[in-house]
Amino acid sequence: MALNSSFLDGMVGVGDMILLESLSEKSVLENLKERFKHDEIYTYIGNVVISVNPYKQLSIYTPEKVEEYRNSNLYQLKPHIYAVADGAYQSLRDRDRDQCILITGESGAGKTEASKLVMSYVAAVCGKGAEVNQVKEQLLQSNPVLEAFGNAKTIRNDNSSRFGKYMDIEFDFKGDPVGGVISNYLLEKSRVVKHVKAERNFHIFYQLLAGGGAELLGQLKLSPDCAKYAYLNKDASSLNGMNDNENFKTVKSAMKIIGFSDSEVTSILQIVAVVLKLGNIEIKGQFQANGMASCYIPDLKEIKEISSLIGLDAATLENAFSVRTVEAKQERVVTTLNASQGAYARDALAKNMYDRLFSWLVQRINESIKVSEFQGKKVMGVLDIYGFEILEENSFEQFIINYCNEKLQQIFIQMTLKEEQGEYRREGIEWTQIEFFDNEIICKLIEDNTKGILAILDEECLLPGNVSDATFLTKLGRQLGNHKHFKSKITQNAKNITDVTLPDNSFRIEHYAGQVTYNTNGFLDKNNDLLFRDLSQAMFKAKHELLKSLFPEGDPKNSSLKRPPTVGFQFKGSVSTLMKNLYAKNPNYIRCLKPNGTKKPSLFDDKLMEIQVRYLGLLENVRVRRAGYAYRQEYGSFLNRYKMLSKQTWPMDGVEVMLNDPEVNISSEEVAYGRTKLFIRTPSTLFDLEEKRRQKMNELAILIQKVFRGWR
Ligand code: AOV
Ligand code: MG
Repeated sequence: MALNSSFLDGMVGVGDMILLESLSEKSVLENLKERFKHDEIYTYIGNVVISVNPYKQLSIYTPEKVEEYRNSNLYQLKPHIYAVADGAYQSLRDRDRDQCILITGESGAGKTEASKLVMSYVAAVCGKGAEVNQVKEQLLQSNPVLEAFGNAKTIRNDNSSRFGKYMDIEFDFKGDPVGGVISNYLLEKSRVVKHVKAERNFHIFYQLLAGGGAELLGQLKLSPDCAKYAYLNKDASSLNGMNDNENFKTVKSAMKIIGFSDSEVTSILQIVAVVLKLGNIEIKGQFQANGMASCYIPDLKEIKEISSLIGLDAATLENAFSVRTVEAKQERVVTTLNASQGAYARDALAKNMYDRLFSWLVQRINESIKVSEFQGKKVMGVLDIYGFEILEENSFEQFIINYCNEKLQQIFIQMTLKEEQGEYRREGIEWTQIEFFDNEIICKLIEDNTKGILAILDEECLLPGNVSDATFLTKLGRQLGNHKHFKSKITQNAKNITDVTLPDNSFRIEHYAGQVTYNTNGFLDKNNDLLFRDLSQAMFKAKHELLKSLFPEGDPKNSSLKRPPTVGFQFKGSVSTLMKNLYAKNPNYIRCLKPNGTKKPSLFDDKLMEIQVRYLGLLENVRVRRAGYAYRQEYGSFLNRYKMLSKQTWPMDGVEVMLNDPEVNISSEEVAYGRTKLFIRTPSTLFDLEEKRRQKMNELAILIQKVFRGWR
């Protein structure tokens, strides 16, 4: 195979798995290992880049490196994420194609870092000038802000994304960035009130306490000591390795650059403080004279401080934690809450307040980076979601996160494997079928409109009367017991009890990336996500403008009794919109792998890597690429671009005539003629053509200059 020599010089292993001599899972793994040992963390499979997290700083992201990769061809230099970013940007700028960058991999594999590398690369190579630079800065600075509010330290990753993010960067016809739009997907808000030992709450809480300084903390009525807050982890070691103080400065400066006003920043931090303080409200139970259980707040200090921060009468707030008003038609029934219901109300308010603040932040950033309609032309979308998770206890959040990963895997399969094979068939090009695991069956198990887990969950949530997580589980078992990828103890037919190790309150899904057992406790509640009306009405009474705006349903004028759509339903809808959006773009893949489970540099855990190589379907991916053609283009556009290479084709002739021209000199084995498109086997052939085209353009430019000079 003719490849540019610089691609092979000094190469450790092979830079593109397509070049592996003998292809097997073992050879793929060994190649990755050999390269990883030499800090070569990037490896291609055709135009897909595999990235293995080095867990240490490498000197491969310098401005000099950016220059090297700028306008290069994918195969001219060592594999690098910059080459993929450059390819996508070139295709957007020169071929007018909208791009998407799809980054996948499990938690801690390096997706968020990869997305930032792509963004910073594109920012470095595209247009200059004061206005463009401001746009770039605003786009880049959205990262530290959203990470502070949406990322947290978990067992798997010190900076784990706890929300999904999709960012469209918009460019004008010259290829200069003009703005963007960010979409956020379901924040793991339960973390606000609860997280396991050694994990942390969202970064911003610690950053504020560590970096706020006496004056600001005084205004917010906060203490700098994390241990004073019930919602923050008491485990001091969880703070290790985090530079919260410095990061707080970065976040504040980023907010300023994006365009947040001082008063907006204050409002935001006030809400952060209120959430923290809510956690410290102690709620106790008591019995009333009539024997009814109720609750009370023994110490009103926090209540008073919160009230003064948000401009609300303390009694209104206190009351909202102790009663619940249910309005049904003409009736208004007030019931007292017992201690656990009171605590539930408090936590629900904290979670919702934080979650809504986060969505508001995204919208506020969008306002700053918004593009006027006529300006935007081409789009590069960067998708960075939370990675696949298998924890000891998996709940609704993991179910949603893993569903999202399942969809991304599907889009990968659809767009590379299935679509590739389908295209060869459609185009009538000879092709041997390659077997691969299609995870569509798992996606359907979750999202099918009537029989999917989400649909069954919704049905249970919307049923009046005696429903619970247990009735939901029973229903799942009855309806899905026979599904190949589903297991629970309760099934329609007793013979189906296949796995007695499964705990009673759980079901198991055989995901593309492994088995996950989900505990159904809290599924109904989290899917319903209902906030007692007393709480939203109280918040709406606050004088704090931002806070008030986060609870529009608390407006008495808005007192419609219609229930909001469930969390699962909304998520499914937004994922489906996202998928449509991605399908419409030219995909670029970055597949991140995690070399070990302990965040250590230079440690390559064979077993862990093998599992990832398998479930990501890397082997099938190489097989498809090897059997296939790296590049394809419709005849018309192909001819348009290259016809200048051959005199024979002037003004317009066939692609075949052109490629057979001895001056163009392309071997017949290198190309296949489909029904509508031309296929080129190896990338280097395309680069040859590009190089020749560049030379021709230069000659032409020199000629034109000469002619002009002649005129003068
Ligand atoms: P993730 O986004 O895939 O996990 P991150 O991108 O946050 O993972 O990476 C985790 C950590 O690995 C980072 O904080 C870095 O310390 C390190 N790391 C990743 N990529 C690189 C790189 N190219 N060079 C140096 N260090 C790197 V999650 O959001 O948890 O799914 O949900
Ligand atoms: Mg991440």
